[in-house]
Amino acid sequence: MRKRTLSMVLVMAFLFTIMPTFQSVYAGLPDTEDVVSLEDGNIARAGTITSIPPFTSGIDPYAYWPRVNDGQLPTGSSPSYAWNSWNTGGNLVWIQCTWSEPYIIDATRVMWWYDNGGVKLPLSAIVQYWNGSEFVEVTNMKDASGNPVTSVGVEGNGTLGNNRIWNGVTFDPIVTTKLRLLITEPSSPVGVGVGIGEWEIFGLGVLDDPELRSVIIVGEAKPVIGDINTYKTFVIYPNLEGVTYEWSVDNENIIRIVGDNTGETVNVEAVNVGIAKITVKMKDSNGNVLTTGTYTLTIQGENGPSFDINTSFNMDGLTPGYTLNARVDVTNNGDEDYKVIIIAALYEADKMVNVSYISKIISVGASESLSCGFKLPSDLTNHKVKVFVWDGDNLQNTNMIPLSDIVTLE
Ligand SMILES: [Ca+2]
Repeated sequence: MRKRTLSMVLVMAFLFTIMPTFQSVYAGLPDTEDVVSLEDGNIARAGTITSIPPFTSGIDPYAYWPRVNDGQLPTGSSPSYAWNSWNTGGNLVWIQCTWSEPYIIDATRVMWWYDNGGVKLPLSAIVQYWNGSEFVEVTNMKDASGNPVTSVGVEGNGTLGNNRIWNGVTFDPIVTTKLRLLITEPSSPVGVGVGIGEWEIFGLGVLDDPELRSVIIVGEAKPVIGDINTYKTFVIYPNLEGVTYEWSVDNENIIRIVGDNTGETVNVEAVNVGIAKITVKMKDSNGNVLTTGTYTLTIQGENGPSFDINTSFNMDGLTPGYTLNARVDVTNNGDEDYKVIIIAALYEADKMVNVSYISKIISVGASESLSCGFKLPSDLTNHKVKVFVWDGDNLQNTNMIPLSDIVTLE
């Protein structure tokens, strides 16, 4: 495996305040024009790609997700070996790589695919990672020349999909199971998309190299009442002798530890619905806390979510030039509080041209009204509005689990 040494400054920034005596090695940007193999550190090849928007029409973009990390570069205007978001609407999309185990990552590069027709180079692309509870932006991002940047490069040199320019960035090392490109698409023409010929991500499996272990907790994030699940921590400082662990929970009315709380793994029983945290402290042989990790659990009721959902509009049919308001009345009949997101989307034919959303936590037994909408254009030929009700609290983080049927107004 290709390994490069990062400056100790970066290592120190990542490794908290106490430095062990080993010198860690990470991946960094490669210098080859070819697609880098998994063996040489391109861990995108080991991940699974997903994206949003999920709205599909004509060509199903889902079918193209595997092309983002298939190791193949497109050779012409055909989108073979490339993914694109053409005709999916909106101008903010993300594409995500997910792994089944944590990786330490410090660099990525993208070869955009575009034909200058329905697919163009993006306006910008931010790199985000999952920190265990939310997606956050990487820090200290630099381009391949070492200049500070806020976006991945958006360079290309082929208008018919023959692009061969890699846009690479490095950043402070992160340990994560999910990396995301948050892409701003050009705003016109309507339905214009962005495309990726290949996305490479450079890092090392935390499990592959004990020197790179970090404090990450893995296990079931949404256990059901009565279940006992095992959670495992992956920790740093493996060279230290006599390391010990101490697990705890913040609310024993919701979760409790079953058995030993001093191992690399711990068993946790879900006692009641609610949200609670597991914490693990890692200590050296003198009892000093070296690092602490937390993991948030959302305990599900045995009966699962149950809702009454009614959608209504402030107009009987789409009215040109007026502001449409979609109102969704939600009653939570389940046995747990739930985050609900309401999305109203305006479509011209099958292209999404406007979207509005709102979210709220609906308590057990509560009825709430959520409203969102937008001003309708003066020409509504072939337009319709669809309202989606999903599990989640924002458009970037929703897991897209529908809670009701889609309601359409034309
Ligand atoms: Ca590809």
